[in-house]
Amino acid sequence: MCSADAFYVTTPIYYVNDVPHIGHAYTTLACDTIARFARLDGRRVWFLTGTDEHGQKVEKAAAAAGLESQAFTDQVAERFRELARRMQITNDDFIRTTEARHKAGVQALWRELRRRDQIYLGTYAGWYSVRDESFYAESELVGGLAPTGAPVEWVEEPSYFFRLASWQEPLLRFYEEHPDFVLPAARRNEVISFVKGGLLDLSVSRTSFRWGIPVPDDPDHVIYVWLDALTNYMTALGYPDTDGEPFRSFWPADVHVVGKDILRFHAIYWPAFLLAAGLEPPRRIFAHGWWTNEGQKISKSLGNVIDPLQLIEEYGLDQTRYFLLREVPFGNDGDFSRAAMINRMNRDLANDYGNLVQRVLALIQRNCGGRLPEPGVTTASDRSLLEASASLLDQVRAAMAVQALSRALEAIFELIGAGNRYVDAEAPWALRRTDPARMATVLYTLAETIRRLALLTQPFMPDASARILDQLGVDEGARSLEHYQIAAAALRPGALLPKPVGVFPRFAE
Ligand code: ME8
Repeated sequence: MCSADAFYVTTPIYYVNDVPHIGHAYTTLACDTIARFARLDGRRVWFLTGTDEHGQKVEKAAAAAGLESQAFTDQVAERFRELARRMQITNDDFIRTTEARHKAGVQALWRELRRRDQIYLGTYAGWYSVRDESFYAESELVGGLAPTGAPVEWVEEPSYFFRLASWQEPLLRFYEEHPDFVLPAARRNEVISFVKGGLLDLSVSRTSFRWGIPVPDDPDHVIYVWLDALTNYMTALGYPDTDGEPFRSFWPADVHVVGKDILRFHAIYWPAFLLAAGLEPPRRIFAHGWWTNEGQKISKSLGNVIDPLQLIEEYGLDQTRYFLLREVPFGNDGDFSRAAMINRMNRDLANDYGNLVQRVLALIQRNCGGRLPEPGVTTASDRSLLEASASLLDQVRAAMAVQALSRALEAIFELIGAGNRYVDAEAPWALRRTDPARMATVLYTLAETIRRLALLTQPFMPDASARILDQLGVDEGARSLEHYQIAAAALRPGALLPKPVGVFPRFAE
């Protein structure tokens, strides 16, 4: 049972048949934001990402590249690690399924399932899609292709089977008892109706290729790549050592974030394997939507794959993070377009957030000798802004508790809008001569509002937020959410602030 303050979030482990693209970057960025928020909010976080290196698809890609499978995966896995570094991802671990710790854990889970008579030997005859690494029933095919559009091939080979059919009722009960297990809710309904449609036993070994983890005591078989891959979430915590740290602290996972394409594996197979092995299923599977590029499906053959490193280079890391997390509600599909990206950068970041910060810091610099002014008597409008910022924390917490990332950002940007309207209404630049005491109160109220905003934007835009907090003179040690509201953490009047520097430049075409 995991401890109350612990929080475990994972990305899918990505196939190394190809180099990383915007879709992978998206999931990882979202998880990074979730992990950063939980840390700021005082949780003890474990954030895992990694690479899925076995299976026929990877074996074929290695052969096409003229390399041994291991040498090939070493190369591509490094690209994923590099991407995580360049995106300043704060993962605590990076697991590769070709590591010894993982292989041993998968074989241990297999043995446990065998011991409990959850796996038996039979023969598989049916359709398989290498691209999806998935078995399909005849009834699922659409015009001779997998429901995903991937080609399928007929496979007939000896195979071990997992007794998935016998888990239909327990799974339905499990979904019933854990209404938030699959989010968003629409996806939960899809999962439930699929399971209600009936489950067949699942083929969990292959004999027609070699690139996988051998089945214990039957080395002609390799373990089905999904049973291998899903287990990474536990092997990274030291499974089969369920009594050790960190398994005891962090299992079950709080949330596995995945794309909608792999929901079935996570919401059906994975809890079934775990229940069958006497282990606790994760608390949540969050399935996000699919990105297209300028309205088109992203694919290598169309030549429109978006390289996340190029995005970062062109628009900036925080800007890219903001765009991806704000543009679509987390869970929905989204379209990447250059126009939408530039619009978000210029409108939300430069005009709204950047302008608020810039105007206030520049006025303090110019009108208050660069020192935080001392607030005096407050008016209803000051209090209303401060109250709005006080209640923002709960709104953001509530949104983050259900991974509603764009909703959290919307709430934050509503306060930014309110801040800008307050500046316009109070016109502090005009108060310098007429009522300097009032100007001091207005500017202090604004600076304090910006401090809170910047605390909350840290998980989304870490660099820019840090630079805003630096400019407000907020100590590194006072940047967690514990410091959001307490009086002792509020900005200190009289403190000398550095010369302001803009953090959100306009993007000029
Ligand atoms: O499925 N839009 O790996 P994978 C949004 N190894 N997200 C996208 C995307 C897009 N266009 N394209 C990819 C696998 N993704 C398995 C997972 S987990 C135990 C094993 C993201 O390399 C999204 O998160 O095909 C999707 O689920 C994942 O990449 C698929 O990565």
